[in-house]
Amino acid sequence: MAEVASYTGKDIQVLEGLEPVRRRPGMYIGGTGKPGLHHLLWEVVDNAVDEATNGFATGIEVVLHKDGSSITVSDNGRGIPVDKHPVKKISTLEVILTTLHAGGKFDSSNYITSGGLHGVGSSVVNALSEELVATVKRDGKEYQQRYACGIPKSRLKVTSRNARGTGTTIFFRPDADIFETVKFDADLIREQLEVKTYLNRNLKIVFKDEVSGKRDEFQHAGGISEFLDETVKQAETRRVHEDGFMLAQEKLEDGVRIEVALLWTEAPRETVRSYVNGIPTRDGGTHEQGFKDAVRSAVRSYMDTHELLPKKLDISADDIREGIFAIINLFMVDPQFQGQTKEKLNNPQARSHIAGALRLELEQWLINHPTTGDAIAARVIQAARARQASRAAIRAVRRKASISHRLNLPGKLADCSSTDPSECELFIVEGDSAGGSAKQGRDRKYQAVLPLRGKVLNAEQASLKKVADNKELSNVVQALGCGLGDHIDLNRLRYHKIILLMDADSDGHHIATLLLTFLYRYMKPLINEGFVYIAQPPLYRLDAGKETYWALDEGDKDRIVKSIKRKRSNARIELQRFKGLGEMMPKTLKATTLDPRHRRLLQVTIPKGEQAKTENVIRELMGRDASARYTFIMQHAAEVEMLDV
Ligand code: 0R9
Repeated sequence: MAEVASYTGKDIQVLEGLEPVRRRPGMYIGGTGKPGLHHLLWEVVDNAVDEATNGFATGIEVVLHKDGSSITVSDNGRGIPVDKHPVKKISTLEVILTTLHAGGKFDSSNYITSGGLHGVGSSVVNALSEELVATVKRDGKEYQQRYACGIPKSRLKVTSRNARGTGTTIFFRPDADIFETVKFDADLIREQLEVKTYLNRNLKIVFKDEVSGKRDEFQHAGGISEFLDETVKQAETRRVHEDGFMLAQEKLEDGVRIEVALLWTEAPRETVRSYVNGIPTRDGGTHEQGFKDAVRSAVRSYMDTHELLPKKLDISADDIREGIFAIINLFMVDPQFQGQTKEKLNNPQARSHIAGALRLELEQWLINHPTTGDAIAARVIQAARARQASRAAIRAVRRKASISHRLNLPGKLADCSSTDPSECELFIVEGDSAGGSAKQGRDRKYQAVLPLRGKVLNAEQASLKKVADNKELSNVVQALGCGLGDHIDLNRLRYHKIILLMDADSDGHHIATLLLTFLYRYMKPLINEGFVYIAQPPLYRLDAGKETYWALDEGDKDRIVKSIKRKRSNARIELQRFKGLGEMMPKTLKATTLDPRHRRLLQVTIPKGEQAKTENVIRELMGRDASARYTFIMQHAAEVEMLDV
């Protein structure tokens, strides 16, 4: 790692004031929802982690206070400098907290920073906090300064002249006027703090959650190989080989430190988690490309030299990585991030650094461990054969779907007359009778209806071949027209709103879950692009005098009853509960659920940063492993208000 230089006031680069941050917070923290709120915390924690990675701090403490919306982070490092800044004539601490882009210089003679918000620093946290208190212990003194919305409430004060030890403590309370929610998620914090200790093997982090009274202590001497073992264990998948491969390389002259841990499993997908200076790079980037280059050429070269490649079988890079679990942990000077949420690494040299280092070491490891090498080769061949079979199945479905765009549509589809996908909607409806009501209540010009009758297959537990053979799912694929799997082509999608319309009961929820599982596994771009919706048909009709109300569920009904009674305590309310969509008059279905002017649709999305969580939920709830499902239900039962079984 690069050498650490000591800091002086003139090293600080001063740019501009904090008004832009409060005016456009999204530009600095990606948004003002839950991820934006937690970004503030990661920024402060990352500054503390920097001090530890550079060898000056050994421990970090994070306290989530009882109100759930304020946090204190402390480190026992050198303490942020408090000397007077030569240009600004205020303390360096104040410069750091009130000046946008202020920070230590990112050159190789200084430290490698974990960067948090990639350099924008603690000033953003300060600007977006209604209250922030910075406490620094240095040179036997304790200093403190308070801020409100980024503005100092006082000058820096000496609060003690015989302080023990050194360090920095930041207390902050995010501004409730800026964030949609100011409640922190203790589970998410716990998970992210633990990841930091895997990525920095000597680091110890204590997390005190005053909301629940829980205290956790994280320290993982095994670093990312321990992280890899834990990730594979949680995925509950079988390993192809027992011991994983580990690369740890430090190139002082280039200012990079590379760590890669990997192993192959029987899982049907690859799971790669990458980090740059401790920041998760969920959208990958040049370091992941380098990783892919290296794995492909090392394994291919091993299979070539050992004559393990079957003739007439094409082996792709995806086949080679199928089932692989990997953690990539890169530390480098001045990382450049790309994309809206800045989660993709863009430095071209990262690709060659990783590819060069990993390829040689991985190939050598395979040669030195031939039993493991041969098991991996067999896994790759198995993946290539399965992919060949899937390709044939997908081709068959596509052939059926494409013979004619319209002629080959499923017989049960009541199509719309418009051919402009951007205005077309497809309602996927459970059962013929609900389908009948929907067909009568729809606007034929742009609304199509596809009733499903038979059982929808659980795509999580079935092979692609089985999925392709399932009548109901292949009807959906044919109606949508865009193919599936790796061959999905959104330019051919026939409807830009795909709306799941199911009964508001447990069977309806079950079918919607099965369809969503299928779309997630085989047509994920439809979800990522925001084309999938869930309709919300009412469960109750309430008539009070001349007024009619529709309630989505029990809670909604109770709220409506209360509000009617508040207005007229003696109001007579007539209540009708719909047993299913099939029972609803077409004009009622139109008025409540189909007509865009009155209906409420839920858009299906995977929130940024929750991809891994979504993947786990689908695997645990829909997978073959009943014990994972049981554990999931037991863990989440308390969060459910009413369990409909
Ligand atoms: C609780 C969260 N911790 C921090 O935010 C934190 C920042 C920080 C720090 C330094 C030491 N500890 C810290 N904790 C530091 C000190 C020195 C040089 N570089 C860094 C030194 O004493 O010479 N700083 C992070 C940025 C800066 N300090 C500054 F130098 F830019 F001011």
